[in-house]
Amino acid sequence: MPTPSEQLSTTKMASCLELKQGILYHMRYTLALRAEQASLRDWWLCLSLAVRDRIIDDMVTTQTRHNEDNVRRLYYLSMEYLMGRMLINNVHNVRVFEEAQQAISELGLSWDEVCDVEIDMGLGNGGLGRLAACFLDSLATLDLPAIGYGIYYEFGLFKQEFQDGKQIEHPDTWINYGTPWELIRPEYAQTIQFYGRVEESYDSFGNYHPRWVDTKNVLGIPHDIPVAGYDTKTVNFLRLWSSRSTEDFDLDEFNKGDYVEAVRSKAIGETISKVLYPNDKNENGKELRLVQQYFFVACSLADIMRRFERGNGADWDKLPEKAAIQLNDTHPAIAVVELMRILVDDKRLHWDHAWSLVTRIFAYTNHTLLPEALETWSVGLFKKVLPRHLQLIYEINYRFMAEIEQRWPGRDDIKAELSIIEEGAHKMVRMAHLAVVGSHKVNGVAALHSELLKTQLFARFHEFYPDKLTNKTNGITPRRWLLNCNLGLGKLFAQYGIEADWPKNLERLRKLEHYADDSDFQLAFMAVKHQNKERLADVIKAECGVEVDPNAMFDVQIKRLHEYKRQHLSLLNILTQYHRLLNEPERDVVPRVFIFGAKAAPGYGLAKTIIYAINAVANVINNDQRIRGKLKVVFLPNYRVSLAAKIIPAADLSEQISTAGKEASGTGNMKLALNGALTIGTLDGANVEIKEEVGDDNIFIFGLKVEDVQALEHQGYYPYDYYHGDEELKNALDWLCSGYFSPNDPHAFDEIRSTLLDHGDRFKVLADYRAYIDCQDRVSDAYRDQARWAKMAILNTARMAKFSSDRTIQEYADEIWHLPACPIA
Ligand code: GL9
Repeated sequence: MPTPSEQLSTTKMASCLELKQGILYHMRYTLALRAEQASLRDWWLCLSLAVRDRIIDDMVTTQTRHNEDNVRRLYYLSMEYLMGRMLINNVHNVRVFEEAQQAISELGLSWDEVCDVEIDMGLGNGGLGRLAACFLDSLATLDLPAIGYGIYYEFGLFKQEFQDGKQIEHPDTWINYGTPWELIRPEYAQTIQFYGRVEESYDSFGNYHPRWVDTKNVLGIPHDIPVAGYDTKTVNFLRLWSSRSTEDFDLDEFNKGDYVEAVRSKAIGETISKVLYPNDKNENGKELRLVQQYFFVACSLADIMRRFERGNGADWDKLPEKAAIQLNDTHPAIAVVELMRILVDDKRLHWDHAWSLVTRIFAYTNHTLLPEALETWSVGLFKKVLPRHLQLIYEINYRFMAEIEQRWPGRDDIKAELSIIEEGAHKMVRMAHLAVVGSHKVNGVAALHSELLKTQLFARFHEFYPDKLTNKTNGITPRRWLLNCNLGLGKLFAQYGIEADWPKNLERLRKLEHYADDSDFQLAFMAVKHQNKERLADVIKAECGVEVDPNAMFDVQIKRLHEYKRQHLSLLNILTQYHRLLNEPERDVVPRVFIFGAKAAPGYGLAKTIIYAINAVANVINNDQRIRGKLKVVFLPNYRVSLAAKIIPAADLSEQISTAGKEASGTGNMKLALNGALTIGTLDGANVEIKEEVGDDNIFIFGLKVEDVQALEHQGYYPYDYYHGDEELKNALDWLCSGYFSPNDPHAFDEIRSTLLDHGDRFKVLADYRAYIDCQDRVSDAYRDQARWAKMAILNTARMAKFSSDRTIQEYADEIWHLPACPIA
């Protein structure tokens, strides 16, 4: 028996030794601890620091090169980044995974336990924030010079706990003990203005030069998170801004002798970056949210301008050559106005000159069609927080309206439709209109979604700017979503001769198609799946106290809790299957474990009720001896990136059942399919393209299409017709609200029923119910034939190349950013 270290090559052994020395060095000189005193967290910290040391060398090289060559850069502006755990990803990206594992084992520790210490960096809500994180990984992997900008939230997305089945939120204190993955850069701090007033003033030539005065100022401090590409020397970084009070914040009070009050009021400056708003599709109009948006945008633009001026002086015409800025949704759309303010007010450019630069720099990604998610801000609030920016918006809009008048003379209706300012009792600033007008490209995130942008949400803009709207189908990084999280599958690829560079060339997996019918390969593939299911079963036991059988089908729905995603449709299926089983206990069914993971926005009552209902039904089903474990339901608490990484490799079935036209893309659908889960889904978002890639035989599609949903709305939709017309549906809904599942709280779920029956069932749950149930029967039939299932699963894994975020980013780089790669020697 060779010892594990003998299995490593000599170079890897040297690298392992070096890592171990690094860990012990940091134990002594960073933590001032003896190994005997160290906790698991201390070991995690020291390993992270040892890995970080390697990354930093390449980061210095990369940044020096980018600066010296004065390269064109992409700046990604996003209010959210869901990075998850950094250690596991970095260890893989810098290719020291085996060495690190070995070092940890030689120190007498368990690799999984050490990794599990890390608190996720959860500075985002869901798909939009995770997309930003995948994009950063691909940008670095493709050697593209890029910097991500965002907010250093002290509290990321809340921690979720269930008490008696109900969601309870706790603050996410991820930063309590600091993180080894940040480099604080006080030397690049920025001072940002808010509030105050605009002073009219003219220079000696009579030119208008307004001055923004009497402002409140705060400091932005950069926290840089290195982003190492996979198997390359490029290390970009994510620059997150935390807010600090400026020293002069309350000098008045200080001088009046009220020292304590002066210090206390400094706290206001620090609240800006305190907490991430936990809404997935936004609503509010909260002043602090606008302040957050401007804060990080202003810090980032000042930083971009500083870097530009260092390399190019005041040669402003070069600005669009050196900088491309991508707006991740409308959250940073104020950047368009801020750059105008800088160029016109500070740098004294003529308006038209400034505008021609600005509109060549920005591009905007839309992530949703849901009207409640389209951001608007009241003009009154804008005037209070950003008085100069409101003036600039009026000027931008005035000129835009003049263009509209040229194109459609006298059409005030079209002006009202397109105006950046929504007129009415409460005048509002429409951020999406600002983003469209200020950008040279606007993209949707899946083919269907982008089509709907052209024909619906932005139809009139599309008429006016026929070349502006485009599609960039989302993607996911195969590093985190296969290499890191599914070691077993990676090993199997190697055994079957898949080239080792598959993590950055996902097309390599197509070779697996040759083995789709090979029964040895099928068995091996399903054996990996089974191992992953066993591991997940342990997690489920630990988290939910429920025993599940890894031989059962693992049916997974993991995503934010939202009505349009229709977790309650799945619940109706569960109730239906349970009902069938009770009526016919000997029925030969495919055993299933329904696995949910989802956070509900704290203010979204119905979403919380749906969680409560699933937990209540789960509790009854899991304890019903009559069905002999054929059905289990578990809701894993605190769904997050690191939990997703444990669920996804273990999934058999991927639930992607949104109402057609409502899910812009989805990205969990891609992660699950890549790991060999079959999709049951509607023709929505990227499901459409997944179907195209895997083939109709390897996916389960059901339900209304976008046109059907529209036709139904047009002709009049009557949910009671479906309810009365389908006995199983009626049974399921009635049963849910009978009090059977919540004897102490019999009306707990009434709102679910009333939303569906009495309030119009906006998301057509009842209309899709029968098609869904029948499709689930087809799924069960397919699962009975394990060879057929294995083939389908293999073909899913083999055909996911399109959904690598490397493909997505290369398209952005070629078609929107015109951004050349800069390989680091
Ligand atoms: C979202 C869409 O709803 C998803 O369909 C899409 O895949 C992602 C990324 O493009 O963007 N838009 C959006 O506001 N969220 C999305 O997930 N919400 C959250 O991130 C919570």
